[in-house]
Amino acid sequence: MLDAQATAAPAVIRREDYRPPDWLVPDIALDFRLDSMRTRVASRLQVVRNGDHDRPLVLDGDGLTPVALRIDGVATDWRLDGDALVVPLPGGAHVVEVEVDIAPELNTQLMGLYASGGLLCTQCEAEGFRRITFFPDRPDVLSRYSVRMEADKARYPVLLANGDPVAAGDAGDGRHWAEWRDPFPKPCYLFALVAGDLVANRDSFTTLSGRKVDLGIWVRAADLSKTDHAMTALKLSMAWDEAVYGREYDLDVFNIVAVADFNFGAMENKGLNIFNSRYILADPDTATDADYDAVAGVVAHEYFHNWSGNRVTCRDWFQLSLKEGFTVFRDQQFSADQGSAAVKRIEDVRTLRAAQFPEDSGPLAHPIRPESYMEISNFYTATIYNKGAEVIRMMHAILGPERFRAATDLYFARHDGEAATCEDFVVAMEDGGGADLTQFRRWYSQAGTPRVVATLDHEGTTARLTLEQAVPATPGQPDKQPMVLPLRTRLFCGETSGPLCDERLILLTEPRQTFVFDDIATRPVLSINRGFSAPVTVETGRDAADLAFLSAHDDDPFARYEAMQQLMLDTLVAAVAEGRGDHGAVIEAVRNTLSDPALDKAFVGEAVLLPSEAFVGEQMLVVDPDAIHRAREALRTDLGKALEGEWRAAHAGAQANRFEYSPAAKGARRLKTVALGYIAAAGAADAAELAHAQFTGADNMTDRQGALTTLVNGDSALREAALEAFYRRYRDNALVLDKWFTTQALSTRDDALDAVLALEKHPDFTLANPNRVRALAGAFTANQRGFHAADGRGYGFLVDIIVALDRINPQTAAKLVPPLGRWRRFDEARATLMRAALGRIVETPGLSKDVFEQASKSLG
Ligand code: 0A1
Ligand code: ZN
Repeated sequence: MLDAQATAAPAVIRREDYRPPDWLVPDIALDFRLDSMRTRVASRLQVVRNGDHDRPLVLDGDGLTPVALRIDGVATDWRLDGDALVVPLPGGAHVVEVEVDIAPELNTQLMGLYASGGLLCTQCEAEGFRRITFFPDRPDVLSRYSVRMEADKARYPVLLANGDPVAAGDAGDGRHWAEWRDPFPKPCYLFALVAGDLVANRDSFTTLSGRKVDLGIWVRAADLSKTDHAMTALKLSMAWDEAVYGREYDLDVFNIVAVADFNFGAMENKGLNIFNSRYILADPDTATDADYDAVAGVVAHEYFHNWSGNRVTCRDWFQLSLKEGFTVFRDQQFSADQGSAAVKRIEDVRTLRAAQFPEDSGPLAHPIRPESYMEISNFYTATIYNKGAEVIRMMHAILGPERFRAATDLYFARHDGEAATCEDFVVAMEDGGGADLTQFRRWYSQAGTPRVVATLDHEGTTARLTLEQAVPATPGQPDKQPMVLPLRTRLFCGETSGPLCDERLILLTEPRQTFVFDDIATRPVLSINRGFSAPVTVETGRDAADLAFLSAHDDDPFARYEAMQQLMLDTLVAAVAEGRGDHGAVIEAVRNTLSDPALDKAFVGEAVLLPSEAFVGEQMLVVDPDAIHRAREALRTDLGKALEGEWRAAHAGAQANRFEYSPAAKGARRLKTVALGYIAAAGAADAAELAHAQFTGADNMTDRQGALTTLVNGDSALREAALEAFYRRYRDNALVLDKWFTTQALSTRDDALDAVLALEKHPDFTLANPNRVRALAGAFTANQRGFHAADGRGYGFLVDIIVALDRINPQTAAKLVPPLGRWRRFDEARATLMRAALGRIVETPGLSKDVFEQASKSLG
């Protein structure tokens, strides 16, 4: 069976096979007669032979059949080769016209032109345009687009496309039309249109050079009141990109549309960003502070793509991190500038560790510039995005902000209007920033998270720091070369709590190197990888006393957080190994942090949180989900009990606040719910009442959901009442209902798996909406103990969902596969069950290449 599948396995696309396009398409005119069941798409392509060859024009298609084909105005027979339209052409330049019919309503993959909640919208990245019309669907074919849309006026009163609107009118018969033109040549993955009954939150922004840009955020009328935060974020982003990168917006209009059904977060189509509504809509009653932050971060991300992605795009999909890594770095910088930079860095590193580190150590590990793929949609990964951002951050650290800015200026100037490569970016960093990045380039080619072992010796007045690095083997890459690791480092005096030297940026380039610190008179304590300056793991062998010391005195907030995390991790790992842990050092360190008046509450809220069960599992050779859960709950209980007074004070201190969206208010809310969780962990008799009071009295979703989580994790009689009340209040709000599903999927109770199996049958659960699938199935895979239940029912649940979803939406189905690929990290019995689950997926007849690639690679 496996062999039969293997011979039918989808083709592998390789980076080394890149060839420039045979034909260019400088101009394209598209004419859409829109209808949800049958849309006629007429395209007119000006094509130009690229180079001296006699190859035909090959136009990609996916499930399309031409209705008509004309070459230079003459109707012509057509030939399909697989899905592609092959057009032999005699000369150097021709006009090719193709007509096709497509059915947006039947498009459940949500790629190409599809229907979502009564509106029609597009998603073309990476290869969705070929589901709309025949075209050379590759990012290095750049065209000027003009788009005409005609549609029923009542159903689709608003017609939007890329660029600027040029004309509109009545078409008779209850229909109307609009024309848009985008003067900037772009690859087809940036094409977009939207037709629907939408209203706009309108505003404007005046650019650096004094041009007025009309801004619109388009949503269903009922959602209009939830768009102000996104609009504020958009204007802040536009100003920030001018101030920090010198990048100005370039069209007269910038539109954003929110849609309910979307495979990813959002899409940076030129001048017409299309968003998953969860990253646009926010008001205090329905969105948490984390949602507000995510809205601002994604709005910024998509806006920043206008330069890093659109004006300078990617030559081919192997270069995806060129736009994604750089743009994530830019949105991280932006968010850090809006509030607490320290907390933002902690959150970003937490995301990296939760999503990217496991990827880098598993069967799907790939470098930020992969060498091959079967299905490009599978490569929108935490490695490309988040590790990609860390690689840019390291160049920023090595060059320093001024030289980095000079280098990005050079990059944008040199490649504006081009489809560039990661290599082009690094060369611009070298030329504009004045650095030799020869060895640094290994970050683009080597997968795996480097491991650093640090040993600090002290003798007389000299401290010697010896650093050894190794990059673990990953699939296809057994032997690794040493990397360039920028490690911000400082030494502290354990006795006086002062620093012993200035911070140094150490560049570790060899497998083993010793760095000398002079004039160190007392025993030093090592603070290394401050600010998480390199995306690596560092083993320092620091004992509990030194970690506790740093958690209280390090002047780098990230290092302070990190010391506490390490102390907690060491404690939990020892407890898992020995069955019972010594919690004293963690309790004292948390007490110190809670009582430090100089710390802001948001930071405290993060610092006192225990590492997740999954992250504890990452530290172990063989993950024992039950033992990890017991150890972590025991530490939570002890922390709760030992510091109950402190938790109560922290909780009560933030109780009376009225909702306000400010860094201070957010911090207070964060700490309040963290404290509530610890009060419940302590087993306090009134914990459920406290939680219920917070739940019913909340004037915002952060407090309400925080309280619901505490109740859901417990077993008080108020639990069901709260779940029921939450459901009744929000049953018509899909985004909030997603939270209701997720809160239960993440429950720490013994019955989480049973609850999830019941929720799968809930009338509000549907495979048709990707957010809902992620809210239940995606979230549940993060519930280590529930998902990895010893009897394998968690795996069975996931496989059923993947197989069923694959028939309608392969992209979203494929994203659910990777948790099963961690089988090597589990005991024999679980590993066998996980492999069997993957086997069941791979053997499913008619599997998409998206899911086949993920599942077959995960079997390893
Ligand atoms: N470029 C987008 C991500 C994205 C990729 C693929 C999609 O297809 C369904 C959608 C969005 C970003 O980085 O935001
Ligand atoms: Zn992006």
